[in-house]
Amino acid sequence: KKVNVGIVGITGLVGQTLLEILEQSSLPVDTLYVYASSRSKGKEVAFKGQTIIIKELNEDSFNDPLDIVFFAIESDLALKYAKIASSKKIYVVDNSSAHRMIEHIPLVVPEVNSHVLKSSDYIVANPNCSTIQSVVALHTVHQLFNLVDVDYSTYQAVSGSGVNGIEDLERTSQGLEPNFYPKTIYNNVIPQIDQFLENGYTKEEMKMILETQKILASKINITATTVRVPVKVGHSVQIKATTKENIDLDKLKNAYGKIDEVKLYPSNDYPTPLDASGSNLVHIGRIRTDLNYPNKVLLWTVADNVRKGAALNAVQIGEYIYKEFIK
Ligand code: 2RA
Repeated sequence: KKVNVGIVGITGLVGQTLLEILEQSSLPVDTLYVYASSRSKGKEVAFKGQTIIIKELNEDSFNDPLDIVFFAIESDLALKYAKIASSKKIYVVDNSSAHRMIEHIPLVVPEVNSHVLKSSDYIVANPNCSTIQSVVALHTVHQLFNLVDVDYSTYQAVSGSGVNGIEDLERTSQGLEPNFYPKTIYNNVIPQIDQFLENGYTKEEMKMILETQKILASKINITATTVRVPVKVGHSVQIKATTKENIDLDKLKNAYGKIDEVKLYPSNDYPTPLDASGSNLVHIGRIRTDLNYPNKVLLWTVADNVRKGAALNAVQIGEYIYKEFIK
């Protein structure tokens, strides 16, 4: 059975990557509808050799005969339009943070927790990019050795902020003032992603903490420091995970070796953002047991934050929905 698919927010970085990934996806797309603000109405995009006209996003958009729609728009619009689309029994996969922490809305990384999805879940939340790659790595540690607590340190690419971030890296590399980040990102690192909260953490850090707990369905103690680095594409996350049982490195490496979505690097090698950029995989290396604690493992993970961190994971959720509830 073919499906009609929609991309809302087609002109942004994630929207454009959704288009590219849908070209490669197993989803049997009959008709693709693409939506954006009135500014882009009437412009054309290419999909599977066809030219598709961008439609203006409005209340009537979801009268189109859609089966699955991918949202790549900001949270307030996502809340408004997901209500309309889901009321018409269109499956919505939302990349924004709007729905992630709503109790009854599933927050999914397919290879980790697709089992939580039900056919009546017409809104599914796509997790934050740095969370996605981290839970893929942590899921296996949890299964084998029972996670107790996690400490994240991230090194996040500027494309995590979309074109705003990419432009700021560009302009500050020419000695101009930043337009988007609070400080110059070129030749620098910024230990602040999104706003600060009362507890001294940033919104990005709380997203990683709360989303990891929801996806692993466990009240693991988690802390995080998220840092912006002058890299265009590719988030790196250093993970320190403490477990109930002692770590068996061979067992862990063998388990990672069996996961298609993971690329495991040998001990004397390690992934960098340049290895992960353009890749669909979660790259893992530098796996070692902590010197002082046999029940603590250190992992270095890298992934393309626009692909696996956003568009690819969303399409993988769409593929699961199709296979389980539509086919
Ligand atoms: C960032 N994870 O990197 C956030 C949103 N994509 O800016």
